Amino acid sequence: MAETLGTLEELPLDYREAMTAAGVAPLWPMMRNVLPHGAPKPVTKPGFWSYEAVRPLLVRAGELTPVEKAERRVLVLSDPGRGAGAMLATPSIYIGLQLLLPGETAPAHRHTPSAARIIVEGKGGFTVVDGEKLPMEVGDLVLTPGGEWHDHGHEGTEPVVWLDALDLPLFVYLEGSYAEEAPLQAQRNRPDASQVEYLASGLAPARGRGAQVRRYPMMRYPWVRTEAALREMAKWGGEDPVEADFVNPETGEDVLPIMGFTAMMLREGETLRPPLVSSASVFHVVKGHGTSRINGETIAWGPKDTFSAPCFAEIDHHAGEEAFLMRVHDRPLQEKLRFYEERAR
Ligand code: 1HN
Repeated sequence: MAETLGTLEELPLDYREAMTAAGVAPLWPMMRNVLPHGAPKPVTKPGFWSYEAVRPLLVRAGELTPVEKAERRVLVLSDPGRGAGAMLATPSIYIGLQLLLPGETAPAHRHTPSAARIIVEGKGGFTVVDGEKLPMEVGDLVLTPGGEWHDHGHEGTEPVVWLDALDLPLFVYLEGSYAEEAPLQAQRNRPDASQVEYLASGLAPARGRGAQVRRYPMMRYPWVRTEAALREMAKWGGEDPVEADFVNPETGEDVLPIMGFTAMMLREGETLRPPLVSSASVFHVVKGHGTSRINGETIAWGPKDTFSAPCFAEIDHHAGEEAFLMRVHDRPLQEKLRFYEERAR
């Protein structure tokens, strides 16, 4: 294996010009950029988005831009490694904070990327997916999978804010991103599937053979159940990290094809040193205060804050008080592509 590879500058000028004219370029000067040794060299940097800092900007967006002029009133969380205006937080994950004011609606559309919401603030917001009305309560995970019609509404009296996570960057890169629009959907007159078919973990409706199961049978994961499950695991789980993956209740698979969602509980005073993993992560704080050291950078976080870590980052979480985080990652994608990896520290 060569220690150093030839550079572009070593090549005669006339040769370089002839290559450019022929529409070709030498691989060797670029080889280490596209194929570094031993581990990826992420462009992505750890990010931190304080809710206290972003919230007033969102409220101002509500005053400056009517929802009709925005379609979706969102401030995008840009990866610091790519700079202001970057439409992604990690290579495969787009994150935004969306504001909906009382009485407002966001029109129905469907698109190739999948989205999920984590509710940050406010009561009375809802999303309708394929005619199913999904209430949005703080901490809930609400899915709007690719190809499914979705619109948002707000029946409450205070602003509603939620965090959007989409696998958009990949679709943009693949030139596969587009949307279709439609009027607001008629809503089925019944609660969402989490309150009817999937009220209890381990129970699914009995069906005749050949009956159709929806591809995304449950699209709302209520926070009250997530927190209760984590607390019970913490009580009985000894020293193990308290984490739960969100899964499709019919198949046990990840809830979406590309993005994965993991709920975490940190006990008061607990320090977590997870293994290095090949997927980047975005963390959203549902409750509690703590600090995380990410590649040597210390982030102090509190409720409703969001932060991110690149692939293979060295991460230490410390909770000064009991805390609950939601982690968004792309392990489902990396497993499908068969390169997901964990390395012990
Ligand atoms: C989208 O459809 C929503 O439906 C939010 O609320 C953010 C960002 C990019 C592309 C589509 C939504 C989005 C989005």
